[in-house]
Amino acid sequence: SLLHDTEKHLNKQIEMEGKSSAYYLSMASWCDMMGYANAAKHLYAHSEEERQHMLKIFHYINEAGGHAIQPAIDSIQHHFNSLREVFELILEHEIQVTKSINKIVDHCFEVKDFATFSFMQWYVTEQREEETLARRALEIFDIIGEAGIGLWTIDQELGKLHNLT
Ligand code: OFO
Repeated sequence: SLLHDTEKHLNKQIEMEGKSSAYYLSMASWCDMMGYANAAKHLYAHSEEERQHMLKIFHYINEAGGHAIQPAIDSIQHHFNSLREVFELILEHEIQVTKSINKIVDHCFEVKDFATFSFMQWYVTEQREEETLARRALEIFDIIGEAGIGLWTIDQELGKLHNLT
């Protein structure tokens, strides 16, 4: 069964993934409202993925005899200054998520919980991809530039991001 400490770490990660899902859904809605239809589509899909990340840990905890806790989700940001800001915030957020995953892996190693250590490897790989994707999104802004029809073109390209994963 799970050590109390490990369960606490995992429940905190559930909260983080749940918040990621809500955060990206909120971003999707803002993009939709602003007419960035392709970025919105990408973010709706990303929000769904984050929910899957959350559920995966949920099931792991309960199957290991622990108690997964549905997190309270509050203080989600609804307004953004620009499309670029949305994607800057995503990169910042994913870097925080990676740090949190690494902390859990570190903890598992320390207490010799090799089952959870092994379970967490999926997240380690996933975070590598998430950060790459977030950096790629910002490169699209840099390469195309936001002037003129730039933003329209950027939106088209952001819509294709999900094909990369
Ligand atoms: Fe769950 O990877 Fe993003 O947050």
